[in-house]
Amino acid sequence: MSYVDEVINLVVEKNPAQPEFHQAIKEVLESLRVVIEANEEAYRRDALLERIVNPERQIIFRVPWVDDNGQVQVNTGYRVQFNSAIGPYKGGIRLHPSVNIGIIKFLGFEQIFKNSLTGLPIGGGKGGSDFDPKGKSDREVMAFCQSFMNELYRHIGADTDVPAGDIGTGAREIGYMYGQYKKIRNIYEGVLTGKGLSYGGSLARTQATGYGLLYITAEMLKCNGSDIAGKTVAVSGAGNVAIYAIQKAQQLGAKPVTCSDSTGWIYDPEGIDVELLREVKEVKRARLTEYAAARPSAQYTEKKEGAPSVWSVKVDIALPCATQNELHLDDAKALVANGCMAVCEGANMPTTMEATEYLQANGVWFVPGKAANAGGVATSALEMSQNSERLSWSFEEVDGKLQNIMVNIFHNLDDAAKKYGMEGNYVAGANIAGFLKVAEAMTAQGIV
Ligand code: NDP
Ligand code: 2IT
Repeated sequence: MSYVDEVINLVVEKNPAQPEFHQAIKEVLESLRVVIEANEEAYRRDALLERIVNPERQIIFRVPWVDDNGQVQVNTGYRVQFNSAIGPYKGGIRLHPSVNIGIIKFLGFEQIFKNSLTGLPIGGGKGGSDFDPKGKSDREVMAFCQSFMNELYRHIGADTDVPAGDIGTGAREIGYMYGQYKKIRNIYEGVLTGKGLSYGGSLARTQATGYGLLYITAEMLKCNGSDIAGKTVAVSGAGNVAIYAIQKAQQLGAKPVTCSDSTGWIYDPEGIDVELLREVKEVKRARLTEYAAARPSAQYTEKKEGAPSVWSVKVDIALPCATQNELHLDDAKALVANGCMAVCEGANMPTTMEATEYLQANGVWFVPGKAANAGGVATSALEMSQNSERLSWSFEEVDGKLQNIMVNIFHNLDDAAKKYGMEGNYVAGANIAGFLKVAEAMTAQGIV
């Protein structure tokens, strides 16, 4: 059996009931076959793959907090410190009822290669909890965040592990977590990113993931002889990534016509009104039915079994920006039938493996999340740099660096795909380019 297959089997056997983690491992290792086979003897001797699929450290802890009725609630907290070969662990904190150790491990594993692709010195990690911020009062969210940090603080630090936002964790949650870290440690340091501008946050971090997604999409189209301007775009999600993807798409002359949340989706043929969307989602924390109610051109479809999905709309470009496994084979078929030319992932692993293969087989340019959404973590690393030098850069400076990083990422993965005989396969290109740097650093640092 090949080394890759042995390690995939080992992961499935040793990590039962973690389907998302298995999926992420398979997607990465399958596309590394050619690189692994070329170095098989050394990698086997050093158990490089067995080490890279095993987190360096996994922390699971109890998070008790008191709700507004005086009732104690108990959630589970996670931090997976996956790989520190090229820098301190770096990655977001997801707060969503679906969170479990398998999901945090899939996200942490992806983060290793994504962070490597940014070209910046950051290792891979991820954390979260099954706490649901939706419908909670600000005081309840604060109580949860403080309790979460009461344990997490001992495992993190500006040079050790630097968490940030993800689903359910935005500026409010980062603020409460930062305050509690500072209270306990009595250190004012850049231990979290995505902070508010008044206490060490970076300009453009809020926009960075969505903007970065559009910068790499535009570069990819340009290099394939096309142009983002004038294209119709389907976006899923209505959170941090989706909102700023929609905003930048409009700035680049494209027309985003959809967005979605956990209960339904909007088709707005006149183009999404991004200020209205921000008001509904960022300020009111309401459902998209409120967007539909305020906008005569918008059609709302409730999410339910058998109903058409956001991917049924005829568009040139699809940008899934909500969550994992939200674009299935049927959706991929609908996109292809409607002439969609590109799918670029704003979310982490939003496209199932079958859907990815179908899109690629049908000539759709496909840029995977670990490249396409890397602008968020890259700008987090820029926030770390600013914190270290105790300076703040202008919006234009950060945004300019972000654009350069995204353009470089595209060329790195494009070149890697070409070098290994898989031209146009950006999944393979991203995995190979991300892996080689980490593998080299791990090899140089010995068996640790
Ligand atoms: P937010 O919490 O801001 O928004 C998430 C959006 O997706 C919301 O509209 C939410 O709906 C919807 N959503 C979440 N979970 C589900 C689900 N299970 N089913 C259907 N819809 C869902 O998160 P972000 O925008 O920050 O994150 C979106 C994706 O992008 C995630 O995959 C994340 O890991 C990834 N990502 C985020 C980065 C960042 O910087 N924030 C960086 C790189 C990747 P509702 O409004 O109803 O809650
Ligand atoms: O998935 C991701 O890259 C993020 N949620 C952002 C992580 C970060 O450290 O900014």
